[in-house]
Amino acid sequence: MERNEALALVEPHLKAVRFEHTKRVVDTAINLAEQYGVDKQKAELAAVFHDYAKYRDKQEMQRWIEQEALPKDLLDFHHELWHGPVGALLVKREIGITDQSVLDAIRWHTTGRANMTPLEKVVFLADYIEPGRDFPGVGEVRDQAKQDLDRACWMALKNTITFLMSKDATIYPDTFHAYNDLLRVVE
Ligand code: DGI
Ligand code: FE
Ligand code: FE
Repeated sequence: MERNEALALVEPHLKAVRFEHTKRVVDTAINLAEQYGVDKQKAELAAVFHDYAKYRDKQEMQRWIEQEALPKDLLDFHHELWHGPVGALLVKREIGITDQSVLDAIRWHTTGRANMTPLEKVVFLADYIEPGRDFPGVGEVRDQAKQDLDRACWMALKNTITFLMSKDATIYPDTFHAYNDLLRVVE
């Protein structure tokens, strides 16, 4: 699917600010893919649709999780986490994307997971470092992204975990699994 065609399909599902974020994630993901030898077309496609389900209402996402083969424990965690797995499902059903590697990159873009593929890392990291982001510490992650994909993902996970813990928020186990897995790789 051509980039502008894909963007035209996602745009009606997003608010304007989210669509602008999506376009920056696409540019960032393509650059990372180029740098790290990841398929650029897959990175582009996954980035375009990564937030596809961001604005589905909570009840609808809950229904998809209950009805489809998605982990039920998602329902015990913040609904902010649901748009990745539900997005992957809906992008398959509604857009017709069948490439499992692309669907997985969408699925895991928020939480990460252990043993992420390079494509999953590229989309996860692009979402975190796109130029519109201003999380504390994002500058260091951007610098690291020029050197080491694993270390940059690990830093992003560490920042997110630290941030969530500072707010006494729950942390989805796959986020810890991603952090632990990458720590073994980078240390
Ligand atoms: O959808 P975006 O805003 O572009 O980015 P995202 O999909 O990474 O956002 C989801 C937010 O979810 C992120 O800023 C932090 C929050 N969050 C809540 N619980 C968890 C979590 N993020 C992770 N990684 N793990 C959690 O358990
Ligand atoms: Fe997201
Ligand atoms: Fe995003």
